[in-house]
Amino acid sequence: MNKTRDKNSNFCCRNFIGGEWQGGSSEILNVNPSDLSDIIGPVALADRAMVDEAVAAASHGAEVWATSTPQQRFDVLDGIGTEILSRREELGKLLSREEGKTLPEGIGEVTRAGNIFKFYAGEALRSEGGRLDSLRPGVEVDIRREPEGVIALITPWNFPIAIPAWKTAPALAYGNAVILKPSEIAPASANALAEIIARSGLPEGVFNLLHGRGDDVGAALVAHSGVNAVSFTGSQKIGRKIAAVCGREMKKVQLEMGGKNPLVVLDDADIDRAVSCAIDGAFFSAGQRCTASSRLIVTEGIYGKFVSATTEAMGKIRIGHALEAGTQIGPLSSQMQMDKFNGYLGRAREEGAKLAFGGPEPAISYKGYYVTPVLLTDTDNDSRINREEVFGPLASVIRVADYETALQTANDSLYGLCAGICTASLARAADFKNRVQAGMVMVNLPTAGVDYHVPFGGSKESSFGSREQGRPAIEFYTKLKTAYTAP
Ligand code: UN1
Repeated sequence: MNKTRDKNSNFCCRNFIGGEWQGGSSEILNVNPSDLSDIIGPVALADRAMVDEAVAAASHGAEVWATSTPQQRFDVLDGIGTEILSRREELGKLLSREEGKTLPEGIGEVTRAGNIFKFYAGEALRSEGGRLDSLRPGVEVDIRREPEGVIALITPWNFPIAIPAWKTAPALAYGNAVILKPSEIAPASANALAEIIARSGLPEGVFNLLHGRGDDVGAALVAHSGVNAVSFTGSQKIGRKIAAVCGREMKKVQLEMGGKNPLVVLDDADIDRAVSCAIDGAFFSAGQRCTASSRLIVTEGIYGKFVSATTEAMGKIRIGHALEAGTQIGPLSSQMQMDKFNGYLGRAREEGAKLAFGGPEPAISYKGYYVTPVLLTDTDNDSRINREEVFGPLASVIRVADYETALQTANDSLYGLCAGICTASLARAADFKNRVQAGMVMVNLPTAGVDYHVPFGGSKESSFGSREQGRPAIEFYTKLKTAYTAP
């Protein structure tokens, strides 16, 4: 271990390579976005030499872990899940403190992470292949799954423990070694997860953690010849770059990127239900979810009622410090997100959007990245505000004549992550589920907020590669081998 890198032990986040905790060659501060005077701690950033060290450690770890038994994998993952769940309040508080989502949302996310480890503990026991008779008499064919090897996991700040969990757990369950690089904006939750994993009984090198920026440590990992596969959640712009490198290097890649998710509200919808789906989907977690509803596509007969009921409900939303009881929406995660939000809002208004709700900064006694949720009307589905992901509490209401136009408008997007519909008609719901271009569809439910045991992902430019979560995660984390045996 490099001692000079390790001199500062007050870091909130350090690197974990080959079973040892290490400092870094530079540092940044992890700051609470609800209260900028609250410093969570310095983060030790890895350098390129540490990327090489981590890949070497993981290559060794991958060899060892590939031979582990399903029982060993179950025990490790189940133990990690148990510790996460037993510490959900404490870890939820840390998560909300560094990311800015409310405490109930933070605890909910930690619970999801714990459950994901429990789910994949079971999947480790159920990983199965197949057996067929050959076309040649007496010959048997079996089809097995093998781990991919060393997997780089690059994760965003908006689900700082759940996304690391839903990539790490299946990677380990199917016998791979992992190098996790969480976002440097909210790295303490992943660091806490790494501490739990470090005590779980995994052999050295099977799990490694590197802190750093995407364009530095992330890029070095993606390009590294010792990394066999890359799973990334983040922006479309970065996803495209990663896909290009992985294509060139012929590495397996899985990308979860943005959304511009439509929520269709039809004339026959239950108005209270539609408004609560819109409020939850568009504004909770401060709209910082790739599954957020940012286009509310509403048919004429209910349009006026929907806009007035939604703005009335928005007036009652409590914005505040993420850790204060009663807060429903916390701050944005960073100055960068705040600038992006204000930039999109300003441009939309210049282009003629009307502000049905929002505008002034909320009066909060802490200095943090607070904004008021925004509802826009009179925008066109072609305008920039309805094409690009804002990643903040901002939604447009798009007025349409009828269901067919609503469906066409919903589909008129380069993205296709999640789509929702509020209607009392089973026939319309069935038609929407068939014809909407999205990887996930919600009927009378918010577009955001998914279960952990079923596949997650989108169509069109929202996702690339095989699905995450649920049983189909096995496709990305394993490769097939077909073996023929003659008597
Ligand atoms: C959810 O809506 O419950 O980055 C999950 C994101 C998504 C996760 C959304 N990958 O926002």
